[in-house]
Amino acid sequence: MTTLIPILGDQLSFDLSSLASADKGSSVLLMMEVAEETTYVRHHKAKLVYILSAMRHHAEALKNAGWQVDYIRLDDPENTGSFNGEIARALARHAAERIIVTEAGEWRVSAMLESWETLFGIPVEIRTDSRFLCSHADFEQWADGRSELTMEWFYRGMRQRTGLLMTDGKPEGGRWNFDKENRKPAQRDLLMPRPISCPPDAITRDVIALVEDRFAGNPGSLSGFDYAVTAADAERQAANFLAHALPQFGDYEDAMLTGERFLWHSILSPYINSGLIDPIELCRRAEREYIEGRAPLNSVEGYIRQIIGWREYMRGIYWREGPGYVDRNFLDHRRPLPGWYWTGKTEMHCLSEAIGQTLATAHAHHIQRLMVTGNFALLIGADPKQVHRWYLEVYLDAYEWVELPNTLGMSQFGDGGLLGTKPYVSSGGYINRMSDYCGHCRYDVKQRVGEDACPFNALYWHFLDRHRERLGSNQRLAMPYRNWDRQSDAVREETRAQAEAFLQQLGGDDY
Ligand code: FAD
Ligand code: DLZ
Ligand code: SF4
Repeated sequence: MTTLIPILGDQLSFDLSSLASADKGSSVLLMMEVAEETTYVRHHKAKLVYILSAMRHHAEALKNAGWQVDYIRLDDPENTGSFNGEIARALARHAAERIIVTEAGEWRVSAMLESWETLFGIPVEIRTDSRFLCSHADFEQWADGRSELTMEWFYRGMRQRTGLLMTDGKPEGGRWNFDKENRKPAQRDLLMPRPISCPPDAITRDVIALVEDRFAGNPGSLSGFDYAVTAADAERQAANFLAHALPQFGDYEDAMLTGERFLWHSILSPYINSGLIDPIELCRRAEREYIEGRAPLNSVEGYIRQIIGWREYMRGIYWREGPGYVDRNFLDHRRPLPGWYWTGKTEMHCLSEAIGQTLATAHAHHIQRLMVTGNFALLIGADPKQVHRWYLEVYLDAYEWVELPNTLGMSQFGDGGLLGTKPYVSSGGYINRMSDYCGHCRYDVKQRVGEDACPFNALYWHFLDRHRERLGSNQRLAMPYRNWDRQSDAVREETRAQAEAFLQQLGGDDY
């Protein structure tokens, strides 16, 4: 009996649950490049090249390991353009009598998998994705009956479960979290670590030509594309990060510097999310760096927390909240994003840096995403669903299960505070503290009103002022509201007028 095992574009792992105990002689692995996936948003060109090239390389690796792989290319003249169409063709081609598949990463594709048994009239076994520590059922069990789904508590459970940085049931160093030691601004340094460069090989060059031809109008640039597209190169990048950047990861986690895209970050999320790197194994290696004295605890704990904490938690929230999560809009924000989110052409230096590098490389680090592009979108009252689509389009690591809760939840407060106890908004002061951006900007970060005033300043107060009804009772905002109330009527009025003039010239609907 032939078994068809579809391998989706973010399932590029050898230890995939659908492959466990599969017989190489009677299984056909099906990999499909399909228009449906390449067009559900206008993906950044580099994201398309990365996924298609990594899929093609992985297919070669699977064949070399003895698997029978049926690979459908995007430009195959018979390609039906959809997973369902390609499964139907493959079932006929191979006379397969059952399907085994690892569960999909997002609601849209999950619904397709669920329909296959009825659609094709054969048994379909959908297996749990064992590349995550916390299954959907585990997360439900953790969340049930809790009044608040606080990440920190979830994270502590994951530490206990994995034993990472635990000694005799207690957290290493006597504390769970060393963030107080982190969050330092960074100085430019000639010895700063750099990710390794993986120049395109023949397979990637073919995909680049395909993407330039078919997706010429999509956002982003391909010049200088040098991401890893194989597990071996992703592993070289991981080793490079552990040896050179991890020791200072914690200190400079939130720092931003003009022209520096990577700082002490790992730039491993695309590889982790598509399956080229095993996240738990990576955490064990980071832990070893601490145990063997090569990296300090604040860095290693911070790094491990991002992966077994935030990453697993975001996935849990995405599946728990259901397919309707994408429509939440707690603050009733309706403004379209300014057109320059797709060009980077703005005089606000922080935004032109974050967006410019995003369009050039399909990457920006967490604080750029949260406190520059996300902060600005929230302050101007941008429609959270549109903001979500922008993030889903432009980042190499963007898959809905991780992007949506980060964007709509954490960054845009669209869910009203499920993930964060207060909205991530700030005036220019925060950006000035954590970066050198303001020194390169045409605006003055110290001014709130006037032609040269940093727009973030008046927008920040305007945001709090206009959302008083919804946010006024939030304890974590008590101090800023008190500060606002202490201002004279005249100061408050000129601040409102400054923000409103700025919003008006942005165009679009009302906030
Ligand atoms: P590092 O700073 O080196 O962090 C280590 C790893 O931790 C990352 O590789 C990632 O796997 C994980 N991680 C860190 N923070 C988060 C988080 N908040 N949620 C989930 N995993 C996390 N991450 C994505 O993988 N895909 C996305 O589409 C995505 N969209 C985001 C949108 C917004 C608005 C925000 C604020 C954050 C988003 N993130 C997303 C989280 C984070 O910005 C990226 O994971 C990180 O910048 C990737 O770069 P890195 O590998 O150098 O991360
Ligand atoms: C993101 C993406 C893109 C752009 N193209 C493909 C593709 O052609 N074939 C494929 O199998 N996967 C692709 N992917 C990744 C899928 O969207 C991803 O596997 C699903 O989101 C899982 O739910
Ligand atoms: Fe951004 Fe304001 Fe600083 Fe300019 S002055 S870089 S707009 S925070």
